[in-house]
Amino acid sequence: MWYHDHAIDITAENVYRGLAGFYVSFNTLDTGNETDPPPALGLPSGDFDIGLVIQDRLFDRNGFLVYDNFDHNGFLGDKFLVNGKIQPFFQVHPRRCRFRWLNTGPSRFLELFLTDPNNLSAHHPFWQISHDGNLLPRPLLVESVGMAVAERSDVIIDFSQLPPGSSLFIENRLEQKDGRGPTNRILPAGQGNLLLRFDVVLPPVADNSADPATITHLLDVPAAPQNIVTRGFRFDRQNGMWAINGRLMDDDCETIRFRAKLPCTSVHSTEPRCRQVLWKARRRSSSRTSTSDCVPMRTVRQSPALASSSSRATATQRRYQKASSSR
Ligand SMILES: [Cu+2]
Repeated sequence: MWYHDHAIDITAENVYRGLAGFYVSFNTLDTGNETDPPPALGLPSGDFDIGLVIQDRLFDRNGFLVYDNFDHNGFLGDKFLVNGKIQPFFQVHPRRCRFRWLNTGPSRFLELFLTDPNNLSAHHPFWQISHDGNLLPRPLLVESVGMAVAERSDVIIDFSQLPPGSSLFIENRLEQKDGRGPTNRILPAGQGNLLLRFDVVLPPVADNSADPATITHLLDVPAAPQNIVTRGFRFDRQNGMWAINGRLMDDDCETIRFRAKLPCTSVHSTEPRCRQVLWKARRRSSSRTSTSDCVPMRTVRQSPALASSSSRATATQRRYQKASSSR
């Protein structure tokens, strides 16, 4: 997971200014130790399990960050940062590494490839093992990974396949001209945004991680649900802002838009009241003709404990707001 401040109206700005981090959790499959025996998956761990936060930012001529909270069209930065550094390099050992990629935007969509600057026509496939919600059913050998704003993806790159001393860039090759969304054109290798350079210059070290080619099974997709509830979400623009089902965000969070059937005490609950919900999201066609508006949607899993603590936080926040407005 990744965490960030969710204060109403300034969520994006707080992330833009750097308030975001990884919350890394492990379980019996993804144990955080590549030497663990099965059923542990043997994914690269420790120093070889690395989070990379990718974002673009705009600076003024004095080097200060530019952000307009009243521009609801989104905007693009002209500088690309990884973990807060502009287009850094990363020295690696010739072995497999796991990277947790996160796109914090604010408006940039990514299609990330590995590019050899000395041989632009070379293909450098890598393994994708997760996308946003969880591990994939099995590792996929891919040449690129797409990420909308706020999405994550975990990949494994095997640097032992590269000659010592060589370099490889993470390159975003998705064309995007404004904050409303990408054109969906994939640019030729070397003509996109070079985000980070890997230099294979460190000495060989042990690699006890499993070869993703031999991992046939990561995580099962849940069985198709029965007794399903369907809810529709229609995304549209109103007065230059996003509306869902014709309604704008309720700033006070006082109006309840959906009620879930509770109690649902556990994810394993067999209570008949605890039904699964199918969310159908659709986008009304845009009145703009130049670019399509993109609606990045992210699913967030919240445990019952987290849900109750966040509702407490909201109540506390409301009391605070009332107290400060009555002063
Ligand atoms: Cu969020």
